[in-house]
Amino acid sequence: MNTLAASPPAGAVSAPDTHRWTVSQVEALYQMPLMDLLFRAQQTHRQNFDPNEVQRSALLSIKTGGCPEDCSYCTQSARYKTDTEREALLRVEEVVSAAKEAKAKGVTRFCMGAAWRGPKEKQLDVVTQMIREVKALGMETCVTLGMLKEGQAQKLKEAGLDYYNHNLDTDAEFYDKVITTHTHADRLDTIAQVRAVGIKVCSGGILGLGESRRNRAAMIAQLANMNPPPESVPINNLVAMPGTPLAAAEKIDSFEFVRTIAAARIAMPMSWVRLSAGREVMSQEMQAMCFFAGANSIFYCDKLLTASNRDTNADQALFEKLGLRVV
Ligand code: SAM
Ligand code: DTB
Ligand code: SF4
Repeated sequence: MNTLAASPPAGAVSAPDTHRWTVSQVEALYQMPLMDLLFRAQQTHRQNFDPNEVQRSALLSIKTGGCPEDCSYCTQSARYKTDTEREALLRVEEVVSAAKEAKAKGVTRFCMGAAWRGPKEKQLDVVTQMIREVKALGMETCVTLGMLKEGQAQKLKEAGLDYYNHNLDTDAEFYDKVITTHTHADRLDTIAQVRAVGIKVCSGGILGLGESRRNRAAMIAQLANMNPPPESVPINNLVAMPGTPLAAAEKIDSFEFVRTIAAARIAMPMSWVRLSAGREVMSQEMQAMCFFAGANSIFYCDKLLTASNRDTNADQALFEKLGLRVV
């Protein structure tokens, strides 16, 4: 089991963590009495972060729908009959104007998502222009474009990209129950390419796909065993999208979700853990429990990629009630 050894403060560059988590060790965290688990997660959190600070990112879909992949949860897959229409890649000006709006709301990181298996060279040229212009506003940038080919990560790095989001989404053993058009190994390959050029990694997963607790623990262990773990770890609660194979998936129990946040915090003490999609249907109390369990980042925008997000005024009111500050 991991120890509660003192760690450097948030933002400090740590020596690579050589501790490896076994799936059973992460599963053992899940099996702790909830109060013990929350206490341990909060202790870990306090050793590395200010517990009253939450980072906020805004999200924009720069290319919506028509994706050739078959991810069972995704409304943007062209394989399912959903409410999401295929749209063209946005123009650079449209993206910059959305980024300016986000900046005016106090958001410091702007994430751009595209419904691609991976970008073509011409598309990547447009995205690099978007990154340059958003950076010029003084914001951090993140993109999620699917699988990268040789040389593409370098182009993103040269454009000044800060983070690349590429989720493991679920356990390797469960992966082909959810997605068949690419593999878990493909995901790891893109993450390695991003890391190799010095772009920070944002990688996490989705809960509520029908996975077991062991699958969840395995995904957390795999993320934690990256060396170093992803700088940012989004934990999404499935937004059941009409028309997708997972439209009627059984909802994950709230406490199981909180336990996953706590396990992520303990296994990845230095990472920003994002309470990501699915927050719209969470009560204020549930969100507060997630923050206590170590979540310290959210998407602060009225829309995710296609699904609605929690209203930003409601978020502000919640932050005030909880005494949370933004970073
Ligand atoms: N196409 C790229 C890819 O799959 O990497 C980037 C965009 S994709 C929509 C980004 C992430 O959104 C997915 O990896 C998944 O974690 C998340 N996502 C998509 N649909 C979701 C849903 N219905 N509920 C929760 N998360 C979802
Ligand atoms: C992540 O982990 N979650 C975001 C972001 N990274 C790209 C996406 C959530 C998508 C929710 C469903 C939708 O909007 O279609
Ligand atoms: Fe395409 Fe990404 Fe949706 Fe999968 S999750 S269908 S790759 S947009």
